Amino acid sequence: MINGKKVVVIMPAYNAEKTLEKTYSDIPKGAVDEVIVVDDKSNDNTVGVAKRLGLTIFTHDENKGYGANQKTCYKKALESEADIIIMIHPDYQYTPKLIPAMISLLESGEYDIVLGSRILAQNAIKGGMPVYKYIANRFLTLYDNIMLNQKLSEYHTGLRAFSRKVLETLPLLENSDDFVFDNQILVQAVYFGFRIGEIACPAKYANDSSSINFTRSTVYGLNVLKTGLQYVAQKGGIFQSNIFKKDGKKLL
Ligand SMILES: Nc1nc2c(ncn2[C@@H]2O[C@H](COP(=O)(O)OP(=O)(O)OP(=O)(O)O)[C@@H](O)[C@H]2O)c(=O)[nH]1
Ligand SMILES: [Mg+2]
Repeated sequence: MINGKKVVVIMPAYNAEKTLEKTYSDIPKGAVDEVIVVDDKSNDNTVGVAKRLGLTIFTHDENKGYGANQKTCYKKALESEADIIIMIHPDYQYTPKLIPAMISLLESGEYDIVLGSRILAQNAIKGGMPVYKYIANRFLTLYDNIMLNQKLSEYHTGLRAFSRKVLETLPLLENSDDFVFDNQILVQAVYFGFRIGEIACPAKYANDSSSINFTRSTVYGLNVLKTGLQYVAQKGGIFQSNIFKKDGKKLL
């Protein structure tokens, strides 16, 4: 509890047996009340490791995708009465040591969402990010900043903190079950007027880290372009998308 608020970390997991424990161990003790892992039908022992660590675990009975996994994670966090929800990839690419800093930014009342940015940390390529992913990240970020009229340093991080209100308000069940969910949630947040802050987060791509391949990264990139167009069309009254519907399907 921080100022009487419940803090829950959620980890959307897929084949994370080698990195889940390291990620969990680096969460500063006492900083969070509960850690929820949702396993998207991994082929490895992710569930066994999560159980041994005593984490709260939920499983999908089939592989539903990264977006679907996050939907389950956030729903379970809200059901668990979380006030502050931190999403971190369990592949040990993002340092959990920054979680308390992110919480305090939310607690300042100035932000509804805080992102851990690898670009601000300026070590993404040194940390092992493939060069093509770095270039794509920079290009897609520029694109989103222009389309959304924002000045964020990246929209693609796997370390994010949300206030409960954000997850209750956004029609998250209208979003994709695939990777573009990550982009849709931020574009929705801008559309609904939530304030997004950032902190610098060093990233490392260890051998065990999950890294999606070129084809899936390309699909992601194209879907990011589409989401930006949807935003502009929505704002201009040209075309309405379900992801921006005020009464669209929500988690609760
Ligand atoms: N549910 C689900 N999750 C997946 C799948 N593939 C990867 N993930 C998870 O999605 C997250 C992001 O995917 P990564 O493979 O780490 O992506 P990356 O290329 O490293 O990209 P960044 O981490 O954003 O730099 C990781 O936490 C993976 O565990 C999948 O098929 N289903
Ligand atoms: Mg990764």
